[in-house]
Amino acid sequence: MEKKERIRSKALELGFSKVGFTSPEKIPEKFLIQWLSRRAEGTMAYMRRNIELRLDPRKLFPPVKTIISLAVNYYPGKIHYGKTRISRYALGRDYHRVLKKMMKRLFYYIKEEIPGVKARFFVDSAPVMERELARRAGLGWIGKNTMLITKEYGSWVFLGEIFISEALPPDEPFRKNHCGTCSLCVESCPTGALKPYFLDARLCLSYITVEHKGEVPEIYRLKNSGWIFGCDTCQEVCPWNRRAQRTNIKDFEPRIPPSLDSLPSKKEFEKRFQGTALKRAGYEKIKKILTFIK
Ligand code: B12
Repeated sequence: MEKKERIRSKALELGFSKVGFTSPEKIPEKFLIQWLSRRAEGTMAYMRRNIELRLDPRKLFPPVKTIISLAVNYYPGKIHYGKTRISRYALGRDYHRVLKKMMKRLFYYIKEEIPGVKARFFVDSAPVMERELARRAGLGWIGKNTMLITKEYGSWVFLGEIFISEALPPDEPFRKNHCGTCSLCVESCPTGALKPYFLDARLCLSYITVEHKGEVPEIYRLKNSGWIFGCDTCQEVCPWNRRAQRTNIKDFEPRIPPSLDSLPSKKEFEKRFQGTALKRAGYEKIKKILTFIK
């Protein structure tokens, strides 16, 4: 087996659901620039910083010759929601921690496989266009809901990347788009935040309930659909998610109830949500949002 295939099998053995290889060419700037020019990032000021690095992986990590794109299925199975809803990605252990742990293992394997290799790994927080890199590495296509959609797991996957200094042959990019004429995601978005392939974060419930800084925007009160942390509507309606398979990563099994109808004390919150994305967002955020739930 060649080096690349040995790395791929190791990644699958470690629990990654899909693995692809791509070269570190620049990312077409059109989408990001258009998104920023419409101020769609709202208060996520970090999206305006390091634009050059985001669009050019070589500027982020000059020795990079190959990018390994990794996807992990986190679908937790059928969820029965009460009055309020916490999105599926936040029900298990904080994915940043889980993916970092998995990627570290793969990273050690790669170091053994390629002595002297220089490598860095990223998940979510670095200036990396993770969805486009995943598409280029052949993992899936970018759907109208702006999600990276895989044929096997739908869009219920987290993404991460390992940048390495070794040149390995790239995989075939995913060129086909399987959304066709369907636009259920766009039609179902509770706040009208979605247009095909474009998301105005300022209106998106995921942004409002997790990322937004400052007072809760008016739209949340007007269009409240029960989502109090994240929003899964544009994924729930996607036909590619109908055949989703339950994750086999233990850390992604729900460790908190999917609904939270009253605010616990700060101490209780910290204890109950230890290690989850809710804890990462902080007590004050959830407190603010819950005041809008009647
Ligand atoms: C900022 C951010 C958000 C913002 C803005 C989301 C957005 N659509 O831009 C908010 C807070 C709203 C958000 C919400 C969510 N997020 Co988020 N988020 C990010 C982050 C940090 C950056 C995304 C970004 O660069 N946005 C700017 C736009 C321009 O880029 P884009 O996301 O790639 O989206 C564009 C493409 O789809 C583009 N497009 C279409 N065709 C093409 C072709 C090319 C060449 C390019 C470049 C782009 C492109 O159109 C979109 C423009 O609107 C990434 C992590 C990362 N570093 O990439 C996670 C990430 C995208 N988020 C993720 C998740 C899980 C979510 C939520 C599902 C969480 C939830 N349940 O609430 C929702 C989904 C909402 C949605 N429909 O996007 C995952 C997505 C995994 C996947 N399968 O796609 C990521 C990759 C994190 C991770 N490491 O797993 N997120």
